[in-house]
Parts: sequence; C-alpha cells; structure tokens
Amino acid sequence: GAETPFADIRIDMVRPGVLRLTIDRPKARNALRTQTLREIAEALDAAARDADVRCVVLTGGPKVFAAGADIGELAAHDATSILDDARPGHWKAIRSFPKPIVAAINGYCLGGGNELAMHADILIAGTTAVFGQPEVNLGIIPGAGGTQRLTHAVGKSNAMLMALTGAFIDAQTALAQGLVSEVTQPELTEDRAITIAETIAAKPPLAVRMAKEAVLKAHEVGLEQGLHAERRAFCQLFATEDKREGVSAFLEKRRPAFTGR
Ligand code: CO8
Repeated sequence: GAETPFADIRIDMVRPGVLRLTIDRPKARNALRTQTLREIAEALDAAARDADVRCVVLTGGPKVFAAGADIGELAAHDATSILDDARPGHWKAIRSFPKPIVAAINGYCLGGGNELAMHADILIAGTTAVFGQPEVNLGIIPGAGGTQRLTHAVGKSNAMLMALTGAFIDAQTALAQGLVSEVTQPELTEDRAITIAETIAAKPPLAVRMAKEAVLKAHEVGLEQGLHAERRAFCQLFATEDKREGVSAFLEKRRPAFTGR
C-alpha cells in the first residue's frame, strides 16, 4: 500500500473504495496510546472527506487487535488531569465517522481495544480472538463506551460478567452472544472483512450512509424517534439519482451504475 505519515497506524487502499486501517504497535500489543487514537481519528477524518473511500476495514493485523488503552499513559493520570484528556475528542471523531467500518479481529481485543472494535459497524473475528473488559483489574471501568455498547451487543448479564470479573471470552462465545457477526480461520479474517467492505463499497453511498445512521439511532433514541429518523432518511433517498438508477436497472434487468448522487 501507499506510504503513510503515521507512526502507530498504516493505511492503504486495499481494494477500490476500501481503505484498510491497520493498528501497528506490535511491541505494545497495539495498545492505544493517545497518539494512536489521534492518528485513527485523523485517518478517518480524511477518509470521510475522500469520495474514493466507501468503506473502511479496521484491523490490528494477524496477531492482536489491541490490548487496550496504553496502561503506561493511564498511570501518569490523576482524577484532575484525566478530565482534560485529549482522548475523548478522538473517540468522538471515530464515532462520528459516517461511512461503514468493518473490523477484522485476531488475538487480544481488550479494554479500549474492545471499545474501539465496538465502534465498527460489522465485527468479524478469527478463531484466536479474545475479548474482554479487564479495566476492573486496574481499579477503573471501561471509559470509551464499553459499558453501553457492550450491553447493547451482548445483553446485561453477559456484559456484567465481563465488566465485573474482567474475564475474557473467546471468538465462539462472542459469536453466540452477538458481539461479532462471523468467526473465520485467523488467516482469513482480514480477507472476509475486505470482501464485506468491497460489497458495501459497490452500493449507492448515500443509501449506505443513511442506513448506518439509522441503525445507530436504534441505540440512541426511543422507537418513535428512531422510526421518524428512518422515515425522513427513507424519503430523502427518493431525491437521489442512485435511487432512480437502482430502480431503473432492476426493472430493465441490467446492472446499476451508481454515482453517489
Ligand atoms: N498498555 C501498554 N502496554 C501494554 C498493554 C497495554 N494495555 N498491553 C500489553 N502491553 C505491553 C506489555 O507491557 C509488554 O511490554 P514489554 O515487552 O515492554 O514488557 C508487551 O506489550 C507484551 O505484553 P505481554 O508480555 O504482557 O504479552 P502477553 O502476550 O503475555 O499478554 C496481554 C498479552 C494478555 C494482552 C497482556 O499484555 C495484558 O493483560 N495487557 C493488558 C490488558 C488490559 O488490562 N487492558 C485494559 C487496559 S485499560 C483500558 O483499556 C481502559 C480503556 C479506557 C479508554 C478510555 C480512553 C479515553
């Protein structure tokens, strides 16, 4: 792939329309120091503005997804300094990214690493993946949405089991609990995520964007408000060229050519 100006991550266009973002701090098990999060946020910011990027694959490579926040960095903080921490701003940029993210997860996916994975829209795990929220062992709790997103993903009792005991779950358990969508052989995790991302990249981007926004609404607002948001987005899409093209192509029995308008 292309050279990138980042130290903790690598980015490359792995397929047309598909940006691969690889966390690359192997010596620290891909622990997410502030700089790592800043780089992820910056890369996604640029990808949001780049019409050539239709979908992102987020991975830590074949061995580890991310072993959490950088514990060395956490050690330097007290209750006052943590208030002015830059990381919440980076998390905000990550969760505001409007295009789909498919996570390819091998090995440890812990603490802030699991919270990052849960920022992805679709999660694919290799059989070696191990998920956990071990913050309780450090005298803290998940700090990047883990108590909320994990509960939505796996339900109260399963989330409590992880957050209160710090115990890890394996890929099959994560699949059974709904944390991930599929489990693959570890050497195929990225390929599978890329294939899904390629499929998404070929869809009309405005519809994709609104579908992501609408699904995320389900965990943010009540049913009436969520249905209202869905209806508005649904109607808006009737103003797009891609809606006309998609419907015409179906009726004319040909492949659609979407333009993103
Ligand atoms: N932070 C910093 N360094 C780490 C981390 C980490 N989270 N995890 C591993 N490393 C480093 C180790 O210190 C070690 O460094 P060195 O070689 O210099 O000694 C190197 O990576 C390899 O680690 P191990 O030798 O321990 O490797 P193992 O394969 O034996 O074990 C584990 C891997 C199981 C992942 C183990 O390293 C471990 O338990 N790591 C800590 C996991 C953890 O507790 N994570 C939660 C952190 S707290 C958190 O994420 C809070 C989230 C809040 C985010 C809010 C931000 C706003």
